[in-house]
Amino acid sequence: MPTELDNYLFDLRGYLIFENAVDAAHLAELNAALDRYQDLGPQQWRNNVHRADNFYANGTELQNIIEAGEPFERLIDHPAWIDHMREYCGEAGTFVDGLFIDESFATIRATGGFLPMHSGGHEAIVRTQYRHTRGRFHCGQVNLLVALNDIGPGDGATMIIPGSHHSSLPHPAFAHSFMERGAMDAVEGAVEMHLKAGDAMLFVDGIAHGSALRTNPGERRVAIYRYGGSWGATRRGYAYSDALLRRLTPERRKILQPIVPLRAPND
Ligand SMILES: O=C(O)CCC(=O)C(=O)O
Repeated sequence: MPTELDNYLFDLRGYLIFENAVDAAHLAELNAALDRYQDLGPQQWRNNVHRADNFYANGTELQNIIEAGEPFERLIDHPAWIDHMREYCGEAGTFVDGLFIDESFATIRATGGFLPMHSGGHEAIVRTQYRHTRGRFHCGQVNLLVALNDIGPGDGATMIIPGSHHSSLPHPAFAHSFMERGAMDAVEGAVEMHLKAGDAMLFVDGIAHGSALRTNPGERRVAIYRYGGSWGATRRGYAYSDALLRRLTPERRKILQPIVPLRAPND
C-alpha cells in the first residue's frame, strides 16, 4: 500500500520512483521479449503488437506491448505499484472501483532521439488530470514507466517539471508548437529522471513532461503502461486479443477488460 509519505510526495511532485521494482531475471525476460519485435518495420504488426512511431524523433514505438509475452503480462498488476495505481486512479471505494490500462508501449530511443514537452496542469484535461479531493485521489491517468536499461545523463531520460500538475499557467516554452519545441533539456524547472534498469517511475499524466535529447550512442529502452479508471477506453483503439484475455489471471483480465461486453444471446 502507498505510505503516507508516498501520498505526500505524489501530491507535491506528481511522481514517485520505485527503485529495483523489477528484478534482474524479469528484466532479462522483458528485454528478450522486446528483442523479438525489434525487427518490425514502421506500421508492421506481430501478435497484436504494432510498430507505430508517434513523433519523428521519439524512437521506435511498439504499441500494445502488453501482447508481447508473459513477462509483459506480469507488469499489469506488479506488486511494486499496483496498489498505488488502485489508490491514485482506480476510484477505490467508489461504485466505479477498478483500473483499466488504456495504453501500453515500449520506446527504443536511439542517438538524436527526444520527445518534446507536453501536458501540464494548465491544460485541465479530465482524462489526464491530477485530483485529490475529500480524502481521496481521483487522478484521470497515471503512467508507469519501467527502465529496461540504465538511463543516465545523455541517455534521453524522461524529464518532468515537478509540481506542474498543480499549475494553472502554461510554462512559457509552450509558446512554441509541439513540433518546434525540441528536447526538454533547456526548459527551466525541468529535471531529468535518471533510473537504473529495473527502476519504475509512476507519474500523473497531467504533469508537464517529455524527454532530454539522447546524445549517447546505443539506445534507451522503456515500457510505459497508462492506468486509469475502470470506465476508460483504449487511447488509440487497440483491442486486447481474445487469446490474451483468455490466458490472463482473472485479476489481470479485470484490468484489461473491467467491463465485459454484454450481448443478447444468439447475437
Ligand atoms: O519517453 C519519455 O521519456 C517520455 C514519455 C512520455 O512523454 C509519456 O509517457 O507521455
